[in-house]
Amino acid sequence: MTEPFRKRMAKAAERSPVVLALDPPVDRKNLKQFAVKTVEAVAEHVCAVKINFHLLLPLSARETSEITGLGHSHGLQCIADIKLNDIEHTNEIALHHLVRMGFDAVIANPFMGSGELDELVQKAHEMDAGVIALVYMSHPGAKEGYGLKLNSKSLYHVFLDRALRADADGIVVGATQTEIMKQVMRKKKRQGFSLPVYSPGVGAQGGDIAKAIKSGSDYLIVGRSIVEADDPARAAREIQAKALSCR
Ligand code: BMP
Repeated sequence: MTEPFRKRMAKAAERSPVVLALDPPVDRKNLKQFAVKTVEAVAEHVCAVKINFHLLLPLSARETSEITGLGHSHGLQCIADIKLNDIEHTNEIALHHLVRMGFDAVIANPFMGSGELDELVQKAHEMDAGVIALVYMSHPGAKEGYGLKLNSKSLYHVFLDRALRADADGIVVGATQTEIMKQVMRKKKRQGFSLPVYSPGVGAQGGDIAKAIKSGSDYLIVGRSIVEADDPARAAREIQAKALSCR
């Protein structure tokens, strides 16, 4: 029987907690070649590859499957980042297509509603896939959404509760949001649950590796600092070393 996504990630992360955001710049040509070269160059320094619209839109399903297959051949988990947020039926169809393309997990937005998130997680688990739920994004405008208050409770607390109730496999909290991460860490300790925290935002968005990890981040999602470096392998190795030294 296949191990659950959460366990597969934990195993892959023994060597590195870095998730590669495989995001080419907009003017990049030969996207498949870019993806293959980048994955091969950095594979030993990361635990997973996250693929966003940067590749999902221009590449064919077959090309995307080849990239997820390449990731798997290097022991990497593959995460589809489309921040899924639709009606239950549409979510399920998107999930089917993504799993068929070799993805191990999808990122979803709990804004869709708790019932819909519950269903999505259940369907994903039936397919040996995982769901990572947004709780608080990394960009400055995140406070205008995730930080909104509803009857004195902030939306991100509602999203965290939905992720927990749905048995999601992880949550996204931006590496730039260390205060929020600390709140999540305290809540985890108080209530005794474990829910891995995925943090984008180190490097290009100004987040700091050590601060993110100390504040409770389990996985660092890194794109431009690796992908656009002169030497992606070296950049990934340095980020991996720094992250491992902070554990
Ligand atoms: P970079 O390291 O280049 O800033 O890339 C971050 C990646 O993580 C991008 O793919 C972005 O879409 C994604 N992301 C993010 O930056 N903040 C979030 O809160 C959630 C994300 O998925």
